[in-house]
Amino acid sequence: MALIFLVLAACTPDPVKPDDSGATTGPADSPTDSRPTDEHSGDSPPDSPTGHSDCQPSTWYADADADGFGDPASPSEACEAPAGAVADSTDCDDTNPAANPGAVEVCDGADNDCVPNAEAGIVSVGTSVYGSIQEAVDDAPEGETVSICEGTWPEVVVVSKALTLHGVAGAELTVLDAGLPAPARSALTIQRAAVRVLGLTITGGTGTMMEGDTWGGGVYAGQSDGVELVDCVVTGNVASFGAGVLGTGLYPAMERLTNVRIEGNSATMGGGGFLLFHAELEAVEVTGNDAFVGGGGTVWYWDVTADAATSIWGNEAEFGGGLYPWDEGHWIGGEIRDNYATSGGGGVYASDDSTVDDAAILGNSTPGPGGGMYVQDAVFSSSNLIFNDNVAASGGAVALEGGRVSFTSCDLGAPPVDNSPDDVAATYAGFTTTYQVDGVATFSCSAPAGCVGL
Ligand SMILES: [Ca+2]
Ligand SMILES: [Ca+2]
Ligand SMILES: [Ca+2]
Ligand SMILES: [Ca+2]
Repeated sequence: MALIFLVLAACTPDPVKPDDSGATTGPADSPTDSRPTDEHSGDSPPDSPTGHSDCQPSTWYADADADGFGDPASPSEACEAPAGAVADSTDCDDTNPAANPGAVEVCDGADNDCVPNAEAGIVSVGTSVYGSIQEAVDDAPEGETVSICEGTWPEVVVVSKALTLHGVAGAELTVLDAGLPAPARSALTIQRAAVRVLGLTITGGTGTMMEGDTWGGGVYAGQSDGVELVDCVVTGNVASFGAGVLGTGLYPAMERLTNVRIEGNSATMGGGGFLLFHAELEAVEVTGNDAFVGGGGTVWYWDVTADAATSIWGNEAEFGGGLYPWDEGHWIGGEIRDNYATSGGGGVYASDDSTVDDAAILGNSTPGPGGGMYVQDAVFSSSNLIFNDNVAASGGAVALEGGRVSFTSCDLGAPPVDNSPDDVAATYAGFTTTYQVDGVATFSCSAPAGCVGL
C-alpha cells in the first residue's frame, strides 16, 4: 500500500480539474492535461521529471512470474506500469510462467492454458504435445522426459534411446495397454538403452517373439543398458518367458525395480512375474502370477538382489511356485511366501547350478516334494535362509534329489512355525532319508554320503 500511495502522490502533484472530455491520458503538454486549476494558476509546478504533469491512472496487475500476464488479485493504480506489473489481468497462476492464457496445455500437473480442465489424454515433452506415447518417444531428444498424463494408452511402445517415461498422475491412472490378444507384442520394449519408467501401469502385452517363444509380455528389456521401473504396476501380461518383466541387461547393466507391483501375469514356460539376469529389487511385490516354472520369478545368470520389503507371494507354478533360479542364477534376499507348486518346490525349485541366500521362505506348499524348496540334480548352495510353515508331501522345508548341495546357517524351523513334514528329505540312489531339525543348521548333501551335518 505504501508503494501505491507514493506512486499516486508522484503522479498527482496538485488537484487536477476533471477532464470532462473523457479522453484517456494524453501527452503531458497537451492543452487538456496541462490546464491548471483556477486556484493555483500562478504557482502550478512545471512538468514533472517524467514529462507528465498529471495523468489518468490506469490499473496494473502484478506479474510475479514475468510471463506477461498479470495476477487479477493484485491490482494497483498508476499512470505508468510499476516495475513487475502489466496491464493484463488474466494470469490464472502468477507463480508459474508456464501457466497463462497463451500457454499450451502440457502434461505437468498444472493448468497451463487457464482453461480449467483435466490433463487427461495428454503426452508431452517440454512444450510439445503428442497424440501417443510412441510419437513423443520418437521425437524426444535423448535424455528428455516424456510426460504421460492420466488415461489409458492403447499402444505398444518401443524405446531405443535414454529417456524417462513419467506417468505424472501415477500408475493407478496412467495405463499403457498393449491390448491383448494380439500375438507377440511386448507392451514396452526397451532396446539397448538406459530407460527410466515412473508411475505407469503396463498391461496387455504378449511378448516379443524369439526362437519360437515369446519373451517379456509387459516389459521386454533385452540387452538393455539398464532399465529402472519406479512406482509401476505390471499386470495382465502373458509370454512364454518373463510374462511381466523380462530384463536381460548386458552385464554389468542391471534392472532396478523400486516400489513395483508385478501381479497377475502368466508365463507358459518360465517366470510368470519376471525373468531377470541382473537386478536390484526394492519394495517389489510379485503376486498372483503363474508359470510352468517359477510362478513369481525366474533368475537366470548373475545376481538378483531383493531388499527385506520385497515379497514374492501367492504365485503358482508346476515347479517353483515362488522362484526358480536358473542356470547359474543367484538370488539374494526378500521374502518368498505362500506360493504353491502343483508338482514340487512350493517356494523354490532349482534344477540348475544356482544359489539362494538371505531369504525368508515361509508358508509355501506343494502336494509334491519340497514345501519350501526342491532341488533336483543340481549343484546348489544356500546360506542364511529361514524356512517356516512350509508344507509338502515330503521335505516340508527342503527336498533334495540327486546333485550336490550345501546349506550354511539355515533355520529349518521349530514349533510353532515348523515345516511339515519336518524338515529335510534327501533322495540319493533311489533311497530317501528324512531329517528333522529344529533351528539353525549347516549341512551338505551328496551321493553316496547323503546329508552331513544333520
Ligand atoms: Ca504472470
Ligand atoms: Ca503465469
Ligand atoms: Ca498442464
Ligand atoms: Ca524343523
